[in-house]
Amino acid sequence: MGLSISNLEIARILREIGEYLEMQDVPFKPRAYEKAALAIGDLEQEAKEIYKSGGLKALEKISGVGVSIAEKIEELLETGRSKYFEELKKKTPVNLSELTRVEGLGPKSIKKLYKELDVKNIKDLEKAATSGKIRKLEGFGEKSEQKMLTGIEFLKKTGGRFLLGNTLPFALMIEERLKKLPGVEKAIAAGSIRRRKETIGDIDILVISKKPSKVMDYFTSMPEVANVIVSGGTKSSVKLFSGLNMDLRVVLPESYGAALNYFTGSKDHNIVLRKLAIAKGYKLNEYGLFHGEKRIAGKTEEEIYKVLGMEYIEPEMRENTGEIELALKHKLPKLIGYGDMRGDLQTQTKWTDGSDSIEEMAIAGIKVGLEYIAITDHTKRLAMTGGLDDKKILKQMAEIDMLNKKFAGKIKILKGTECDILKDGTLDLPDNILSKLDVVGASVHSFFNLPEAYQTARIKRAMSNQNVDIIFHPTGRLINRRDAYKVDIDEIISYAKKTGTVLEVNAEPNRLDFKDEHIRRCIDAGVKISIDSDAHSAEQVGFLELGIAQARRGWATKNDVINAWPLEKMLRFLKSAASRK
Ligand code: DGT
Ligand code: CA
Ligand code: CA
Ligand code: ZN
Repeated sequence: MGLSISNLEIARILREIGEYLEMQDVPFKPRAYEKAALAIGDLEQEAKEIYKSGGLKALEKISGVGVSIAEKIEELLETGRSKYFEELKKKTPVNLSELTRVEGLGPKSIKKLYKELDVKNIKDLEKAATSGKIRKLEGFGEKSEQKMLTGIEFLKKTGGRFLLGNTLPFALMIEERLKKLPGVEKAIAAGSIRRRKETIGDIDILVISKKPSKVMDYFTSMPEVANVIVSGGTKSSVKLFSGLNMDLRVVLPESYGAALNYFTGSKDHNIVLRKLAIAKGYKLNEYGLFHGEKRIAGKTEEEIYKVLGMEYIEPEMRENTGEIELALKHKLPKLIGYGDMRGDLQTQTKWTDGSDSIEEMAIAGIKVGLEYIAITDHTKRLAMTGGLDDKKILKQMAEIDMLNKKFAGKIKILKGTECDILKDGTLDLPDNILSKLDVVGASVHSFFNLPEAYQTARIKRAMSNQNVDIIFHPTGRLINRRDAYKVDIDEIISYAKKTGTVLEVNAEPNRLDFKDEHIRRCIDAGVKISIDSDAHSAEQVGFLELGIAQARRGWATKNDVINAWPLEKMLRFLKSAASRK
């Protein structure tokens, strides 16, 4: 038995078998498979272990699992496949797992669409919907047809993954709601949310409670829930109207740390931890760290890492990209903290395409605890934003001088710009203006399709300008919408080192630019970064938190981030970098 198929995966296949049987109008059996899927999904122990110790007979003893389903599970455990499942798929050539990803589509509607319109996959569905055939079906209508098209469009755009910036606030709200329930000790969003990945596949919520059924009832009947996919004694899975799936798992306090560790992932990180445990003669699973039958750790994550002989690893680092090796050597970097930012070096105002005044942005900065905030409106080449020319930016600088008197002792407003980099790498404002500013960011907003060598040379030329402090959003990518322009990142990073230019981690939820791997390369090279909100309104200064998460995923420490430094030190750094150019 070389394969290790998880209960979750077995449950998913059993559920799909049920759905295919349902599509084929087989009586009773669909319900039996659904029940078995629920039972497997809700097992305390891995099916693999049950089978190992008691064989087929032990599988049959699982409630809801009869002889024939036990045989299917045995085959899955032995071979990782199910011939029965594959035959069913052949007989009904409908791609169920693809179609159920479309918001609002369940097996029942899929069955009808297949029978009446021969819809087998998303492509067929799109054709049927665009040609107005679905609205004519009984029980569907124009509105649901439109909704399917919107759902398809979304899937195409995102591959079904959601932005962290949109998902995190929702997940935190769910945490808060669950914490208020009687009998709930803790509620926390684990999975990719806790690791603060830039996109999220689904939300995984972990709850400690001795009364799981109450929590389940509440969870599955929340107003955001479109349908319930699984609802068992300690596990539920729901689909939200937003199209997002959300899983809930309820555990007892003694397993909290182990469960949190398991469900935080990443899967690759978990696999290595388990191997380390085995090498020490222990066993690590979602219920605890065991020596034989005895639980030696599991209440907290900290004690698990400790017993395994390593430092505690922050969730943002758990990707099995070297963190485990460092933790074993007790050499992990001390990541920048969520409260460590002292300034924001990129914000826009009403002067260009922002929606609030300089004063309102300053107040927003004070609210999130900043000591300084740079105003960096666009420049004239970005005409649609009303970009500033020489005259206007001089006027803006005068206004900032005035406001700094008003805000003295509360926050320092820095004079800045988000200066356009022109096609040849020169800048959109003259040097005699740029040299008057506290912070000059330079950005690419045009000619995204230049060949890599040109694009790289263009940006390097901008970096060589004595007045340029930071390259804003260095790759230009927009998550799920636009790829990065072609640029030699390593070349940019080594030139940043040479010129003392700072490279930005832009915190805007669609950008998150630089990516984690780029940040790590900066830090390895000794290149400094800034974390900026790129706020276009007062409330968007809050994006900084997403930027900190991104920087943590790139292993940045406070020392690597210039706007985590006191104002004087930050300004001194920019000055000395300029003098070396
Ligand atoms: P996502 O949802 O695609 O953004 O990414 P995750 O990391 O949240 O993945 P998800 O929701 O499939 O599973 C949540 C966590 O559960 C995952 O990070 C690690 C754990 N996990 C899931 N399946 C397995 C598995 O087969 N083996 C192990 N060791 N851990 C697993
Ligand atoms: Ca997840
Ligand atoms: Ca999940
Ligand atoms: Zn803008």
